[in-house]
Amino acid sequence: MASYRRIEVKPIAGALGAEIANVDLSTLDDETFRQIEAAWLEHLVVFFRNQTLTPEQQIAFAKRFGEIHYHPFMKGMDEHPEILEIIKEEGDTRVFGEVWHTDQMFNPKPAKATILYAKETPDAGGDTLFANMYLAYDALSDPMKEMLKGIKTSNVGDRKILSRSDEIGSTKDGRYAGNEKMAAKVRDPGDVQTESTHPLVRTHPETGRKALYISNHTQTLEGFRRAEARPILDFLMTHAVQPEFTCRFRWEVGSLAIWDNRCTQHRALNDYPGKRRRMHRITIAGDAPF
Ligand SMILES: O=C(O)CCC(=O)C(=O)O
Ligand SMILES: [Fe+2]
Repeated sequence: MASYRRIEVKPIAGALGAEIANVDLSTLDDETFRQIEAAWLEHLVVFFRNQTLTPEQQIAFAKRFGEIHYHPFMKGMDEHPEILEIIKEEGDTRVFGEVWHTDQMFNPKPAKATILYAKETPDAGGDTLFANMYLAYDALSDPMKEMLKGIKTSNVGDRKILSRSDEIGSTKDGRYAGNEKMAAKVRDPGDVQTESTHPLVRTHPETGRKALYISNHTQTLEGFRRAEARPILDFLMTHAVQPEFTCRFRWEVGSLAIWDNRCTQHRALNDYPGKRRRMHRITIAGDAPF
């Protein structure tokens, strides 16, 4: 494990995830940012607690990681289009992102990173799970790795979600059933591409490590018959999110997470009926996976 001079980095699980202490994200210098970025690449998702950030400060922190990615068909905040407000009201029965996924896999250039900042949290529940896709790849047998080499996947979202995964963002008609606030944010995607082909095993552009690139956005393996692809995808999805490859984060107001969509999956738990939760979310633009 690397050592960090300016920040305190404490892993929260064996597989991935670390809390970083001794940092005020509203006044970050370049050297501290470099250490945060290194810790993020090492731990895949990092968490900060008790942060007090204005939208401008969250945007400034996000921009250190790259260009802001604007969601193709969900509307950001009126004053800050960079920020998507993720709200679950007391009466909502659904939450945003409640099946295992990696963000915007339907896009030819999916988001590199997502920054989520907690504004209102339930007393209990509403945790987020993360899974390490480097470990998921590394743990496969050599013959399985050999078979998966070069395979391409077809990935759909959020308006085109099929039977397996109607909870990532929306129902088949593009509406967030049971979540009124989120439903109001969905615009007609028009010509936006909502289906993309990606490698099943991708190489992380910064670490050079191989990761399994699969999620509930993934529908088929190119060139395979459906009856062949289905059991392979089912196996890989179950394999990839086994508890040993995961961590779980308990939110408080002021907690902030940043995860790497190139080597993780995540899932929001829908276990706080009758309670409200509100988050400020920014995504960072990514490159085409290879
Ligand atoms: O609200 C959460 O815990 C995560 C939601 C999600 O999937 C996302 O922000 O990308
Ligand atoms: Fe997500």
